[in-house]
Amino acid sequence: MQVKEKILKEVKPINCRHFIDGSYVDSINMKTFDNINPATEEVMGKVAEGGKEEVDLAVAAAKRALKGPWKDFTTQERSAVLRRIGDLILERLEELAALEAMDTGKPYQMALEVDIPRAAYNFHFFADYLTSMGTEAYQQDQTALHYSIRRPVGVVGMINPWNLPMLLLTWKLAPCLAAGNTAVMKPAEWTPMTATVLAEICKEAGVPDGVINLVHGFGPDSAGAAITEHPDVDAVTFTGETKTGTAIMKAAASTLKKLSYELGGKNPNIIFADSDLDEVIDTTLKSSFMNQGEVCLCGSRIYVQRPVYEAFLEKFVARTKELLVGDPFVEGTKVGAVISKEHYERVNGYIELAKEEGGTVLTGGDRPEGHEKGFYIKPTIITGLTRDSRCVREEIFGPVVTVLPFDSEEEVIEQANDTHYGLGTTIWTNDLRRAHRVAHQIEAGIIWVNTWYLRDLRTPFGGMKQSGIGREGGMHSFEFYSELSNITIKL
Ligand code: NAD
Ligand code: 6OD
Repeated sequence: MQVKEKILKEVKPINCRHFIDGSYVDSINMKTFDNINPATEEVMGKVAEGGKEEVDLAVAAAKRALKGPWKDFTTQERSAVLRRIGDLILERLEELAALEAMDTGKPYQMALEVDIPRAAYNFHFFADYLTSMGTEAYQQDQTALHYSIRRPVGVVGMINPWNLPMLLLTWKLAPCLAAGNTAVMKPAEWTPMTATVLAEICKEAGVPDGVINLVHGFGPDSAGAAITEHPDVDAVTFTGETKTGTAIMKAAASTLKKLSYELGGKNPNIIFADSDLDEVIDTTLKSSFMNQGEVCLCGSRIYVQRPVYEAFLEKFVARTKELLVGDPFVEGTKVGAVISKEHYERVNGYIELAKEEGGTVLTGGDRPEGHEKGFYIKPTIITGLTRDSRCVREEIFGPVVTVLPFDSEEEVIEQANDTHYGLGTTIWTNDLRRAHRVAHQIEAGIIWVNTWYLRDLRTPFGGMKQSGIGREGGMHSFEFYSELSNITIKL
């Protein structure tokens, strides 16, 4: 096994401090918590533990910065700063990928090829997009001219999850800055490192002090809650669990904040008998187990039409067994460690529950050999469950999928929609009419046909039902991060 030793020699985990008003600072009471490496279970470093006092300082800095030099940046100047941030991320690609892999337990190669390049692209994309934004104008006969102007919302609170830390934080920060806002960001407590480096990158790229602020800490009764409750935070963008979304909505209600939500999912992956099985399996391996199944869009409910059910299972199980599970820094690792001990126990709890519910574990369900330490779970395929089973209904957010057979199009549409989630769906078929027909009836914000996680950042991204509120991407992000005022001139 070839270990990526060079990168491990060059990049060491960092201690993480808050970044407020252009400087790294400790917590006022010097409180910290441990940062654990999920692949080794060792403490890698210390993280400043912020709370209300640090959030107050960060929000005050962000509020002041709205009136500082940032407000006078021209569109071209803001665009140039965003472009520079993207460039600097790419200059530090290997370092950031290594830190992301250490924090999350994901394969280094994935961070190198997906997470960090996409974080850079988020800035490059919005640097360009910004320069093409317009507003509306209407001439009302000879009576009046109406036109709208676009302004920043103000101070934006950003609460982030741990699964794609830098990809998702920058997916919020880039359009937020493009629209001229200031930000107070809270990374997930499990994954503080790349956000800490990003603060320095933003400063180096020319973002004025106070425009971006970072407070580390926990959610409830901690930094997260302090952001969502703060009267001077004008908008909150949140990505995380649906039940956390409920808590944030309650906290944000007292000052009626603008909210954007990207929440959980239990996404169907629907495979019709007329599809190309080899292509289906290549992609389904990714949509099931990429990032240890810790992607909100993973297709964890697989429905296979009965004529190809057995053939699909045979090939899918065989290919799953070939996936290399283990050390994120070993060449060829496809599945790393899940994020934490708590999550490891939670995912294993679902596998046990599946057995109690009458399910059969066709592969996985245990640890990879030779790994005494680390939160590793082998990719797990479960059959024999009914649609009412908790493992079929609840988001597991780990390397675990259930596979159920179906007979008709109507039946699978009904089952796919029988959930309070509505994030993503994949449909596999070579029948063009069926593809459109089924897609139109699926209750999800993101529907892929014969592919998965193929992204174009101009498209609306988000969930229906309890999977989200609002959409991100292109003009949809701009709608959230800006306020429109209409001006009417009587002619
Ligand atoms: P989580 O909801 O537990 O935590 C997300 C963030 O919210 C963390 O920073 C946490 O500290 C903070 N938080 C928790 N409670 C809070 C509170 N009461 N007030 C303020 N902040 C609070 O989610 P997670 O476990 O980090 O992420 C996994 C979940 O995120 C899954 O459900 C997954 O589907 C979802 N997710 C969705 C998307 C999407 O685009 N729809 C993307 C990634 C992850
Ligand atoms: O690709 C994206 O823009 C995005 N928001 C992905 C979210 C993945 C969830 O885990």
